Order: sequence, then structure tokens, then C-alpha cells
Amino acid sequence: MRRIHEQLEERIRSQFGVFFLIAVVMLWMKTYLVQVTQFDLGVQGILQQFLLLMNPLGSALIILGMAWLFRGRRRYAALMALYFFLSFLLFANVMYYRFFNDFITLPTLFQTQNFGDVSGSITALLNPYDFMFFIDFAVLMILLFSKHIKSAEGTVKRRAALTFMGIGLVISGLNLALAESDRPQLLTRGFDRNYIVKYLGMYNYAVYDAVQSTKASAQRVLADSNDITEVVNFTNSNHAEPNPKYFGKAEGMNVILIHLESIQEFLIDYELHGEEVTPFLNSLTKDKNMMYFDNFFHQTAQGKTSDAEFILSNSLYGLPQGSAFTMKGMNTYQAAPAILGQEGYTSAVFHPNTGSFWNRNEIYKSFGYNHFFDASSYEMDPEQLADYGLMDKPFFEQSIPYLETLPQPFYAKFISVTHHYPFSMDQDKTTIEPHITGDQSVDDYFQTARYADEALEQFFAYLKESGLYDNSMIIMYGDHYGISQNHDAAMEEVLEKEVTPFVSKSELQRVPFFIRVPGMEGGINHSYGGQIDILPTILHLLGKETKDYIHFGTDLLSKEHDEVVPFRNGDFVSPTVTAVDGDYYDTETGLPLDESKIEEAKKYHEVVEYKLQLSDRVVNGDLLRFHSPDAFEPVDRSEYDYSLDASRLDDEEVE
Ligand code: GP9
Ligand code: MN
Repeated sequence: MRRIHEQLEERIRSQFGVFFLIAVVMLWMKTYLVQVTQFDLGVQGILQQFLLLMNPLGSALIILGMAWLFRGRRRYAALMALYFFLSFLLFANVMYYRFFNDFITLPTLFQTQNFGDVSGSITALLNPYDFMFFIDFAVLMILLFSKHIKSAEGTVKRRAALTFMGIGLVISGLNLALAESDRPQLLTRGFDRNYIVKYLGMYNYAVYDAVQSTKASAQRVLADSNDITEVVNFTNSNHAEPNPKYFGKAEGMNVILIHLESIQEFLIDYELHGEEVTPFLNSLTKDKNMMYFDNFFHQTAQGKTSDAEFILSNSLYGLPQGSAFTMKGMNTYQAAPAILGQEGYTSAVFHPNTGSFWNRNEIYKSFGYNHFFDASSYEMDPEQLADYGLMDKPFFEQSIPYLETLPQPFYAKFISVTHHYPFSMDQDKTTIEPHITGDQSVDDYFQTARYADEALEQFFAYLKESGLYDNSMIIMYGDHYGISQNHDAAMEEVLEKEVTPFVSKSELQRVPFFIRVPGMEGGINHSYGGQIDILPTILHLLGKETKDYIHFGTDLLSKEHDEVVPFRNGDFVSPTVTAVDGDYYDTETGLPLDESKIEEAKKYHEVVEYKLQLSDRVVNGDLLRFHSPDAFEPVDRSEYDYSLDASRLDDEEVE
């Protein structure tokens, strides 16, 4: 009896063994193919190629190997569940990558609302061949059901489990050692998720991310009031004194911020089919009362729009993973609306999308925004909808009556949505032909940009008519790239040049930035700067000192302004040096940096990394709760409620 039982157990084990090995090989091959074809990992050289091939094998053995810990039929069920889970993880990352040119992190999973809202984009992201991501799973299913699988009662053979997982661990360990030899500090620096996937593969990346995210939430708990001291010392030494020529030039004026969704600098003066794409923006760059910054860069990462908002409201960097808006909405902030609120300003955001997107309806309270006019405040005519809400022309039109209810001076931000990936628009609303690169999102980008430009012109016409133009400071900024690196081939046609790593950083991260203060001379300003510099610049123009605040940027108009512009992954650009992926280039020529200047570049690099690290400490540790700038009342979130904003026009008396 016992013998029969053992034989049966043995048969199942050997059957399962074959099934298991088929699963391992299929998952390994699929993951490798996906990593090669779906992601742009920048693989260079034989070693990196080899690692890319090997890295899914170790993970497949370890993770699928866990199935051996179960008995009988459960062993098959566990294997299928693990296989499906990994396949789904891979597929979800492919979808995410198509949209964000980046990998999923755990914090982004908390943005389920966002994922629900991007459904419009998801259909655009799906390819007809996407079902192939699950073909292997179907094959395994067929194999499974075509056989009669018996269950066994025998003891669990942990030896087999441990052998396979052990082999997997050895392969992964070797993999990590080789990766570290090629890219030292791979895991400790972790600035760039691409590297982790390239060297360690998709599944190890997921483990890495889980560890990172858990660490981040522990940080707040562990932080205490002493941690702020080093930050204060740094921001004090980094402070740039206001330039008396500009300080207070906009004192008492309204502030109108216009968030130029996905507008990149290359659009300025770009001609398509012999026409200007953004004639209005182009004219503003030449307006002598408008200050236009032509060396200005976005510094956003995964949080995109929300990162841009976060950076410019606080002069703090966004997080390396996820969006500070969603992950750190309840933190203490000393943001622009709160600072100005205490100077008698009323603040408001106008944005015709669901209020919960990017967790705005929560974090705006922490920033001290008095009003938030979200989609519920607008008539969302189905004929006039873009993927993320109401199209820009009706958006601005419908915002005006609300704007007029605000007591002056106000601080008002307008966030438009039409010019957003995938840049699709009713053809009868377009006024310029698409580009002809053959890459649809790139081609359509020019049509929505034209539309956004026209909407902006109409809003300016209103500002002029209403007189607001003469008593308001206007700030406009491009939030982030619209065209991701996945479209470099088409961008080469657009720019008529090769998109090298240098071009990708120094040109394609460039966004327009404008400041208009009535009575202040404008013109083109060539200072290098980024979104981190916006807050101190605005506050100084309004005549508000910033020395007491923790700001990582410096006033663009100050003589002491710091022209080294950090990017979120540790790269940077300055008038002399541009750093991309650890390589240094001469900013003027784009050629590798002269040996004699490398030391200086390295110093910049250290400061850049230190700044990012300190800013992360502030945000992760929620350190502003320990900082009390002079004459600043901490924000009390409970005082803010946006639920009545939508009915504001119905009120008879509006305060
Ligand atoms: C969403 C809109 C777009 O409300 O601001 O956000 P993005 O995708 O650009 O980060
Ligand atoms: Mn955006």
C-alpha cells in the first residue's frame, strides 16, 4: 500500500516537474521578449544584453518554485496563480510604460481613481496583438486540462522546492553581482527605474519597488524635529537674495498661473506645413512686456502634472517614485496659496477634471487653496470633452464667471486638458493639419497644441477686456513632456536632427516659461532655471521675503540665482555642463565635456544629488511639521471645503 502511494507521489512529482520546467522556460522567454521589445531600456554592450536575457530566469525559478511548497493539485493551482500574477504584472507594466514611459511603483497603485479616469487613454494604448501577452498562460491551461492530474496525500517534498529556488537564487545573485560590477550602487542610488529593469529584470524590480515603498512610509514615523536642522542649514546657504530691481514689482497684484499642459519648448516658433503651430505663444515670446525664459526645464517625474504643481507650489522636488500629491497629501506644507492667503489673497484652482484626480481635492487643502473648481463646476458638454475633461475653450469661458466671484487680490491657477496624450481631437475642431511623421500621437500633438494656443489667446482677450491684464501678474509654464522617449524616431523627423541622450535632455525637457508683470520690462531671459525656481521668483516679485521658508529653488531674477537645474533622476543641466546618465556634455556644443571641466561637473553632481536627497527627506519625513517660518500660520485643513464651489454662481451673495 505504501509503495503504491509512493509511486503515485513520484509520478505526480515527475509530471509536475515537466510542467514546471515548461512554465519556467515560457515565462523566461516571454519576459525576455517583452523586455526587449516593449521597453526602451538603453541596453548597451554584451554584458547588458546577457543580463537582460538571464534576469527573468532567476526570478521565474524562485517565484514559480514556490509552487513546490504545495501538495498535489494545489501545486498546479499555485503554479498557475503565480504564473498569472507575474504575467499580469508584466502586462500592466507594459501598459503603464506606453503611457508614462516608466514602470509602475506601488504608490501609483494607490491611484486607482487615476487609473479609472485614464480609461480613455487605455483604449488608445491597447494594441491588437496584446492578447499575445497571455497566450502562454492559455497554453499551460490546455496542457493542464488535457491530462488527468491526480492529487497526492504524501509528504511535501521540500527538497525539490528548495533546489529550484536555490538555483534561482544563485542565478539572481550572480546577476546582481555582474550588474553591480557594470553599474556600481545600482540598488542604493535607484534614481532610475530603467536601470533596475535593465539589469535585474521586471520581477526583481517589483520586489525592489515594494521594499522602497515600505521604507518610505516608515520614514515619516521615524523622522523627528532634529532632522529639519540640516535642511534649514542647506536652504539658508542656498538662498538667493532678491534683486532690488524686481523685488515687489507686482506687489498687491493678482496672480494668474496658467498651466500649459504638455507644451514643450520645441513648439515655440515651430513651423508645420509653412504655418506657425502656436502663433499666439510665439507672439508672447516677442512681447516686450512679457519676460520669456528660453532655458527653462521641467523637473517632473512619475507624478507629471501633479509633480509640476507640487514643485512650483512648494519649491520642493516631487518624489522619485509615485506622486507626492497622492502619497503625501496629508503632509504639512507651506505652499504658495497659504503664504499668500496670509497676505490677504484668495486662492483658487480651475481644472475641468474630476477633483480626486491626482488627489487634488485633498492636497489642495494642505496647500491652503480656498477654492477648487473641478469638473463639477463646469457644464461638461459631451461634444466638448477631451480625455481628461472639458476642452480648453469652453473651460476658460466657463471659468470666467467663477473667477469674477473671487475677491481681489487673488492667486488663481488654470490647468487645461486638451493638449494631453494621446492628443486626439475631433477633426472638425482642428485648424492645422497633423504632422506627417506617421507616428500618430506625435502627428496629432501639433493639432491639440494649436487648439490650446487658440484657447489661450481667447482667455488673454478676456483678461485684457476685463482690465485684469493691468493688475495681474501672469505666470505660464509647460508642465512636462507631451512626447515621451518612445517616440524619438518621429521626433527626429520633427526636429530634423538625431535625438541623442544630450538632445533628449537639453532640448526635450525644455518647456516654455513666461512672466508678465504690468509695468515691468520683459524680453527674452536666458537664465537657466526650472520649476523649482518659480515659487521664490513669484514671492519676491510680490514683495514677499522667502528666507524663512524651506525652498530648494532660487529666484530666477536674483543675481545669486543658481543656474544648475537638477532633474529628478540626478541628471542636470547648467549653462556649462549637461549631465545625462552619468555622462557629462558641454552644454553649448553637446560634445563630451572636456577633461579639464570634469571635476567641476562632479561637484555640481554632488550638490544636485544632495538637494534631491534633502528634499526627499523633507517630503518623506513630513518635516515641515517641525518648521515654523516667522509670521506663518500653519494651515488647518479642516477650514477648507470645496463642496460648495460648484454652486458658487447660484449664491445670491458671494463673499
Ligand atoms: C489630469 C491632468 C493630466 O487632471 O492634469 O495629468 P497628467 O497626466 O498630465 O499628469
Ligand atoms: Mn500634464
